[in-house]
Amino acid sequence: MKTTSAASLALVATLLAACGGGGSSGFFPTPSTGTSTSSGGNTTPPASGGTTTTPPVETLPVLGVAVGAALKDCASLTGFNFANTTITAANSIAAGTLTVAGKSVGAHCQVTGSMYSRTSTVDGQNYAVGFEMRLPANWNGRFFYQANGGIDGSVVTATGAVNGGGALDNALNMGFAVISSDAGHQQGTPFFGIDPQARLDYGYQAVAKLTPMAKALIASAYGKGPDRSYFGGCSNGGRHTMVAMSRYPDDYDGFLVGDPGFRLPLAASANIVGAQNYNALATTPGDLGTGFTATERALVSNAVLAKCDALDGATDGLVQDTGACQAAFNLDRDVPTCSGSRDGTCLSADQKQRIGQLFAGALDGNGQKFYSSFPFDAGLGTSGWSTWKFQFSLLLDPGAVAFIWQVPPESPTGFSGSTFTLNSNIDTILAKITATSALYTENSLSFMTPPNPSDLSKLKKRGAKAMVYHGTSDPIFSSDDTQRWYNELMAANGGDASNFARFYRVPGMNHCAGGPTTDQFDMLTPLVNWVEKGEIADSVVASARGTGNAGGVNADVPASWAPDRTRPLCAYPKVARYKGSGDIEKAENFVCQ
Ligand SMILES: [Ca+2]
Repeated sequence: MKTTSAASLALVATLLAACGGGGSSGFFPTPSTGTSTSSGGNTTPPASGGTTTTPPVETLPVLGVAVGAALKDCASLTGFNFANTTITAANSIAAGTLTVAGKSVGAHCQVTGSMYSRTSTVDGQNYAVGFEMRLPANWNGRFFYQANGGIDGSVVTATGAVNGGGALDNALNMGFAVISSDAGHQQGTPFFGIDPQARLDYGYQAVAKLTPMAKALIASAYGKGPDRSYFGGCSNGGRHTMVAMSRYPDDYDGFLVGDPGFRLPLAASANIVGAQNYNALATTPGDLGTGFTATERALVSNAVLAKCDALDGATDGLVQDTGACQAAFNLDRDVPTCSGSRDGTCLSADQKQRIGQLFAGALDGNGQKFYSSFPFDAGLGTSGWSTWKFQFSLLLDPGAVAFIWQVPPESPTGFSGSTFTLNSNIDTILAKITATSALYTENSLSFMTPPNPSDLSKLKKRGAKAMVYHGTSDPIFSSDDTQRWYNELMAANGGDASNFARFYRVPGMNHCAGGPTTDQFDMLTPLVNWVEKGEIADSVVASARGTGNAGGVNADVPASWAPDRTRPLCAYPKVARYKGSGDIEKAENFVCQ
């Protein structure tokens, strides 16, 4: 890998923002998928690992079904007046101008504008919270805050894309009024972090500024505000959603969290430690992929499948029982150790030690784990896994750490991402991302992560609901980190949080999409049904995106699978198990246990 220039850093940051903010940033609906629901408050609590749980006894509010309205007049919204807000345009968008999965998105009004325009006294740059809202002609009475991925920095089209991969529909087309924003900066590079206020807007404050404005604009457009409000995104968008669950529980009724960058600064720092270890293993220094080649990754992935695939009753290329797999698989024991040189049929002792430790959790200089473990799963042989470990660790993580989270930030002049990643001391990084100063008064963990994440009592009591999903082959934000949070949330709620928050693991899925997986699903419809009707999704059916899929083909789907394979995504800690008979390609022959 060549030395990273500021220019290439900017390019990749832009690509990431596009990747994380667009089609891969959501969850969503498909005619071929469905949900298994049960009406009423509580379902039987799952028993796991010998732990007995007590079912929650309280009855929580069901908020009632939103009522729609027709858009009054688009062009007149240029006259919308709100504090600290400038509306730049209000344009009628004809049906069919946007499409989703080849289908026409209905007529709507696009309103663009910005809030809190200012010039920074720190870096001299101009900043504002830029946004667009898309207001459907036939509105369903609901508001959707589209939280974007990457480092934000651009106003992604406000379609409300909210499924894992290859959306077959979106929130706008379903009738939601959708907002999207740049979260307070107009740069695709991490250099905005030099401005202290831009850090805070990116972390959580842009949401607080935009939410009341958006609701007022909806009221102006339809003659009434939204009956129900939803918030969702994947990656950094999942982080935004978890932050909103904690900071803004009164403003939103439903939260849809995908592969969250829950403790993003620590995850990025862990990826930097990973890069240093892969570089130590590399046969070509600087080319991290030579430290753990595609052939070797396939070797490990196949060894994981050999030990774990059948644990769920179906030898089908999917490890549904993620927990049992971690006990069953042992890298040191189950992968051959090279007696001679590395040839793709074995791992060296040094590889086993370093890679094993990275899966167990990256260590600081004192040997202390500072981020979560990653589960062994079937998806580590894919490019969706290696890109984050071997390339983005040199291009994205260093810029975010150095400029958005460190106190003080590095100087942009001559900054090299790969040099920063490969030469930095992890203890120095961890000290700087938790530091404050007179200029930077909040540290990165304060402004990036949800405060008191296991205390969602306010959200719970008022009847709001949260659905969270995470791919178990996500290489950058570990599903173990989300699972640890969910376990803490359960503990804080008498051992069971399932009456207001549910966590669904997506076996094989990489970061938000892709991998050998069923990653096409609709979680917004079940979330709305839960919030508004009290119907709880015990499972959500997901489809593989094989040949011919209308939402876009996932090249990682194995050829041995039916291209439209379905599986239930089960509410944790349950896992999907084969019933023992029936078509192994169909979700109906699996049960959540
Ligand atoms: Ca299996």
